[in-house]
Order: sequence, then C-alpha cells, then structure tokens
Amino acid sequence: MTKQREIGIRELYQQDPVRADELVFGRRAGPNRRGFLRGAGLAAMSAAVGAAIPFHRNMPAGLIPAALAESKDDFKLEGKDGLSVLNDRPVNAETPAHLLDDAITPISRHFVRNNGLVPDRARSMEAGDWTLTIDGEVATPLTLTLDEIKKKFKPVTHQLQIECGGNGRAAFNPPAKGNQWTVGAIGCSEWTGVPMRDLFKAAGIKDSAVYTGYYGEDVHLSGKPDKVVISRGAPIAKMMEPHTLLAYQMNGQDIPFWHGFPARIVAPGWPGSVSGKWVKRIWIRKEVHDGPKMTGTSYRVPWFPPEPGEKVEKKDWRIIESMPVKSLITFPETGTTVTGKTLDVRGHAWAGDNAVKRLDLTMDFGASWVEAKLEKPKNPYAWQHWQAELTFPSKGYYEIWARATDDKGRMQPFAVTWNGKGYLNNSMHRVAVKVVV
Ligand SMILES: Nc1nc2c(c(=O)[nH]1)N[C@H]1C(S)=C(S)[C@@H](COP(=O)(O)O)O[C@H]1N2
Ligand SMILES: [Mo]
Repeated sequence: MTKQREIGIRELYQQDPVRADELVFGRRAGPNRRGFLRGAGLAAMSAAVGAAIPFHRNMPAGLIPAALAESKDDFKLEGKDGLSVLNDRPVNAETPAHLLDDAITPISRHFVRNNGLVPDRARSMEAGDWTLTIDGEVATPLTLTLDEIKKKFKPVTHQLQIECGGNGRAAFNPPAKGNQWTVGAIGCSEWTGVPMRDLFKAAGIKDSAVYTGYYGEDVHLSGKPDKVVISRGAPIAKMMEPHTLLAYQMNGQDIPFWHGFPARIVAPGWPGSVSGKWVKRIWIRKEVHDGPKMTGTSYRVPWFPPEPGEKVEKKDWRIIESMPVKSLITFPETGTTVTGKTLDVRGHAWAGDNAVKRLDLTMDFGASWVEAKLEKPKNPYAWQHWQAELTFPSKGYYEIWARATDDKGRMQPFAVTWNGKGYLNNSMHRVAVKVVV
C-alpha cells in the first residue's frame, strides 16, 4: 500500500502544471489557455479564487492563479514585522509584496538572507575591536577601525536596492534547490557609508587590480571557526562605482545585526550576495575571486537560455552581474475585495545597473495595457515608484500584472526564464483581486 502524502498547491503546480489544473479544477485545460476550462473546471477555479473570472479565456493554462501563489506563513523574527520565514537555520525571510509599499523599506521589512550564523559581535551591537582590512593589489594595506572610517572619510547616503539573485525561485519548474523565495527578497533602504573607491584609493589600489573578495565575521553552519561561509566579490569597475558603499548605517541607525553590523558592502543592482555583511576584510585581487559561492554554478547562469530541465556544461555558466528589470505591485494585496469600478494601483520598479523607463499594467492577461505614472529614481540604484488607476469592466476575479521596461528596451517576461539554479526570475508580478460591484 502506498502512503498518500499531502502536498501543497505550489508543489502540485511545480510537478505538473497542466495536471494540477486538472486535479485542482477538475478538467483538462487546452494546451496554452484556460479557454477550454468550462463548466465544472471553471466553476471550481472560480470557487477557489472567490469570484467569476471575466477574462478566463485569456488565462494561460498550467499557471497557478495569483490568488493562490504567494505563501502566507507567518513566524516572528526579532525586529521584523510580517516577514515569511523560509528557513530558520540559517535564517532566511522574505517580505510579502504588500508590506513593501513604503518608498524606503523600513528595517522591519527588509528581507534577510543568511548563509551562516549571525556573529556574536553583531548580536551584541558593540563594534569592540572590529577592524576592516583592505589588502592585496594595493600600495599600502589598510586596517581601519569603525571610528577611523567615520572620521577620515566623507560619508554619503543613498537609497539602494538589494535583491537576492534567487528571488522568484519558487516559480521554477522543474524546481530549483535553494530557498523558495516568492517575490519578496528585495528591499530598498537608505544606506550611509563611504564610497568603496575612497577606501581603495586611500590604500593605493594598483593597476593590476581586477576583482575583489570579501570576508565576513559570520559563522559557518558546521560551527568550525575557520570555515568561510561565503566569500564573493565583483570586478573593480563595479566596486569603484560611486554608489558601491562600505555602509555603517541603515535608515539612519547602526546597521541591525541581521544586516551586517558594524559594516557591510552595498553593491546595489547586483545579486545581493555581492553585498557582503559583517565584513572584516576586502582582498583586492589580480584575478577573478574564487571564494566559496564564487565558483562552479553558484550565482551563475548559462549564457544561453536552456530548455527547462536541460543539463548545462560547467563551461557555459557565467557569473551574474547586473540584475534584470523587475517590478512589484505593493497595493492592492492579493485577495483584496474591490468595491468600486476603479482602483488606484501602485508599486516600485528597478533594473539592476539600469533605470526603468516605463511601467504597464494589464488586467486581462496581456490583451490590453495601461501605462502607469513612473517616478524618476531618487538617486541611481534606488527603486522607482509607480501608480495607475485601473477601471474594471465588470465584477469578477481579476489578475493585475505589472510589466516594467528598462532604458535599454528590455521588458519583464510573462513566464520564468529557466535555469538550473533558480536565479534571475524577473517574470511579471501578479496580484489577484475580486471586484464586487
Ligand atoms: N557575510 C555574509 N554576507 C552576505 C550573506 C551571508 O550569508 N554572509 N548573504 C548574502 C546574500 S545571498 C544576500 S541576498 C544579501 C542579503 O542581505 P540582507 O540580509 O541584508 O537582506 O547578503 C549577502 N551578504
Ligand atoms: Mo542572495
């Protein structure tokens, strides 16, 4: 006798999306659309999402309805408010989209991504004998205390987005191993610190410098004191870009222990893993860095789009640099009941090293689009706020989808661009609402 195991709707859609449509909604859908989902199937789906679906004919088959796609599990982390905890050792927690509504992400709502354990020094929030060393391809290696960094170098403050390279991984099919981030491993807080290039210049960075490698104070899960948790870096040009900081404040206060006290790198627009927390050493190298999570397939994607499930040879993987164009709908929240014909919708958009040029919304699965009002970024690498008024043609279940376009003309795709590691999913964010008038 085989034992039946209960599986969640997300897992069901990952295993076989068309079969999931059939199991959940009772009827096999057409090959591309849910237009064939009639009678009992359509009724089941409407019941599941809580209203009739006026545009059901346009609905892609095998795609989990947005009303059911984001997890709602809550769990309390110190200093955090409403984050979904994906893992507790190491701690990984993401922020539901509607809690990212603030222009500047409050500390309590910035996601947390740890590969190891928070160091004791950070827990105590006392810098003590902490120093930062910059060595390698420099004329004079520097070792600085926190006070020296604050006194000798001119601070700057910028709004900077940090997004985990694996944000959106939960939508991969076949699934990719790792934290199953839905959409909330992104934040844009205000960071204060010293441009990294000022520190590098003070150390007399040499022409032979090619790449950096950071070392943090966090503790490996094995507990072994000498085992490095993660050590990544970036090409010198990215590290010398004026918005790449050695930060010591987040939203005007000492960086909280989750986020790297007493100091961290913020290399905005690149995978969050470049932004080393609890940093104590930056090694300037004459070749590409090769620390833990820098080599193999870590934070790399194939240079060509593989077929879902295709095996890709080692030599075809490239280190991820700028993150792709992306956006979030932060109002309304999925599940909202709309009692008027119109609704003000808003959110943010960002595009790695680039700017966002335009944002469009659809409520009929891509048949028509409404252009949103898009603000300029507060500074380069800040996310951009957008807002639009939508008018619904009738009552029913609607999905609002947002699509950002960057200044190079690149747009967010409808579906996941698959790779074996679950990186860089910038498919459109979807929010489900029920219109009752
Ligand atoms: N020392 C250290 N730095 C680190 C990490 C880590 O585990 N250890 N995680 C990285 C990853 S993968 C991400 S996405 C960001 C997350 O930053 P946050 O926790 O402040 O949101 O920190 C990066 N810096
Ligand atoms: Mo990450």
